[in-house]
Amino acid sequence: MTLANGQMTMTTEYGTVTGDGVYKISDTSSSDTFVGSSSDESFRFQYGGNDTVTGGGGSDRFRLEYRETTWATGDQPSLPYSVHITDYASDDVIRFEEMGFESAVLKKQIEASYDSASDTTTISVVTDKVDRGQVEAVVEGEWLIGQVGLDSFSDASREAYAEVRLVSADPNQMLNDIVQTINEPGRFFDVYTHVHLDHIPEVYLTSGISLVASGTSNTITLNGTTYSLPDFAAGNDYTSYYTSASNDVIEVAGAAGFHWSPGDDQYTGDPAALFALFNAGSYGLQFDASTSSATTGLTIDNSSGVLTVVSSFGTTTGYNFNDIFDSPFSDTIIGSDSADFFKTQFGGYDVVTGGSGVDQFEVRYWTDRAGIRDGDSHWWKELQGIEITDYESGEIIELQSMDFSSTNYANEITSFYDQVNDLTVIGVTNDRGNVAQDFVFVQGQFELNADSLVYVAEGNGVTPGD
Ligand SMILES: [Ca+2]
Ligand SMILES: [Ca+2]
Ligand SMILES: [Ca+2]
Repeated sequence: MTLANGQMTMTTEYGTVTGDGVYKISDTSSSDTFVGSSSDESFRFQYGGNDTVTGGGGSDRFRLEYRETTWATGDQPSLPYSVHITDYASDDVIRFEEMGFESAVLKKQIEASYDSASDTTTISVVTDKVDRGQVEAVVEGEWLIGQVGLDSFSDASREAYAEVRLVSADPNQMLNDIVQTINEPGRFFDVYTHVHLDHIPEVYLTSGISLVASGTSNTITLNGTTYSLPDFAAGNDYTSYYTSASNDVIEVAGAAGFHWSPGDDQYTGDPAALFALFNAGSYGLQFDASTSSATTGLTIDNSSGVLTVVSSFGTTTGYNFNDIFDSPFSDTIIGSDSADFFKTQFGGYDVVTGGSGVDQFEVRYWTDRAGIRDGDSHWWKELQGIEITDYESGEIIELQSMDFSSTNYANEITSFYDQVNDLTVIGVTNDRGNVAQDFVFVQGQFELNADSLVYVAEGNGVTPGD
């Protein structure tokens, strides 16, 4: 079967079938050969056999499913399962489904072994349900397991699945691949960079990561050896660091965001840059994706001017931070004596104390919230809102990504004083965005100043005053 940008051609002894818009391909119980196109594609293997797949360009997903009902019983043969991927690349992912994974021992349940004679790496699964050698993906060249994660389908009858990303066994190639340039002209930032320290294999993390980045001179030290990271793209607006499960020590120049991770981490932002952002959304990765928003969140304390986050996973220390995004759970967030930005978007009910300075409080709902949560249920939970303990007149509250009407937005915002709890409550009702809830809870009695409401087209923000 071959694909060219969604054009499918399937040739069998019975004739040829063609179709448009085909990006998900499934196998048969025989040994199949698939050839993908330059688009992002999903190849699904669930009927056994020795299949060969060439993904082509794009970010491809190779899904291997162990499903007794379709694969190992009934009229389907029970075969060992081997999928040979001829052109695995670092932006592809291999997904193992219905294989009985357990989160506590997940990393031991997926093995990679390199065979120099054939110059291939075999990724195999060993669980109570799947014996060693029964299910394997074979990729050309020498690779290491970079990242393994367990995620859930919204269909509760399906088991959690494991997604595996491989990285080159050559450290310089691996480091080249973890730096990704994103070009999105017309957005708030046109060019930005993702640095995926979370893709670095465990064997390099024995003594943690030390990274110093100016954009044009970037070095990283792993196990005592210092390597160059590639330069960031010219015109890079900001850099987002996805940090590792070990201790990360990172110092940067320019605007940067740092994602929370386990370990004793130390992040130094650039005081001359537009922002240094601490993003706690990744805290959700430590918990079963189906965990409700009742799980306790983080206390993120920047009151001393040094950002401090203590959890059972370690202590994060941050310097020069002025921007904080919440975790998916209910957090306590305390700002500095200077101007801080706070955003609640991942979920829960966050209690925020801005401290001195003219602070800004943001709630970002995202009108496609259900779809976003479905695609990334670790990061995104139900959003209950933000409580501000020390609002001061003149500070800005932004209600973002709620699909407000550009002409009628004022009527889509409500406010009332809850005397029992001494809270001023701001809510939004908006049919277009499917929004109907209270989002902001300000301690004390304030009134919405209608003259201060501003509609901001980019990000759909409005600004209730006091
Ligand atoms: Ca870390
Ligand atoms: Ca939260
Ligand atoms: Ca402040």
